[in-house]
Amino acid sequence: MSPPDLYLATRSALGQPFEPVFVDFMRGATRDAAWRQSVNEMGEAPVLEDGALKLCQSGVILTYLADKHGAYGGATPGDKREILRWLLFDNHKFTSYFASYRFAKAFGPKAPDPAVMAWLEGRIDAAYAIVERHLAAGPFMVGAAPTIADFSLSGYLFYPVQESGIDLAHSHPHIAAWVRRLRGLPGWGDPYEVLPGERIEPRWTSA
Ligand SMILES: N[C@@H](CCC(=O)N[C@@H](CS)C(=O)NCC(=O)O)C(=O)O
Repeated sequence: MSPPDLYLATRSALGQPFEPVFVDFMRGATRDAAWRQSVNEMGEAPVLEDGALKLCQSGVILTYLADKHGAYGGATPGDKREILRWLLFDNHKFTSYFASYRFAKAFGPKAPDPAVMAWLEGRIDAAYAIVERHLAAGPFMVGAAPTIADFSLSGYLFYPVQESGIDLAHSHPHIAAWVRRLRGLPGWGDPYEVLPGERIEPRWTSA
């Protein structure tokens, strides 16, 4: 194992080495026709390449890795069903609205439109209240141990408050405690420690 691989293996919940590949999303790499043809017809990151296999959609990637390595996938068929239920909720309502909000608030090409932001805030509030209530009853989303449902839902919660303006410690204490719990897992790495590419300062701060 080369030193960079070794470094990355220590920042992997599975203890597996991996090679991150930078996709210049901000300069439109995912909109390029050749990229879509050769990497992902859906025009999105992330993409996992494992040998000849190429997968997109984070929920599919997480499920594949959990099955392959026998970890974080839930212990019973009932757990697996619950995990799928939360992955679908996450992709539709939790991370999706928040990711759009954070992008528009901090990194969009134009200053955020207050009406659009207000609408997104309503959607975020509704989805976050559901997860906040769920986490009041237990330490993780499904059962007593961390699963890919936690990893999926929490993915965008490790970015700094300056990018979204949402301070979970004040607004959602159970979600904030869960984020701290996940950060304490062996092999944990925050996105800005693990993802390649240079960090971009928020562009819009007043809206
Ligand atoms: N449901 C997808 C969402 C992926 C997604 O929206 N990725 C963003 C970057 S974080 C993207 O590539 N967006 C490109 C675009 O919207 O044009 C997943 O979970 O993988």
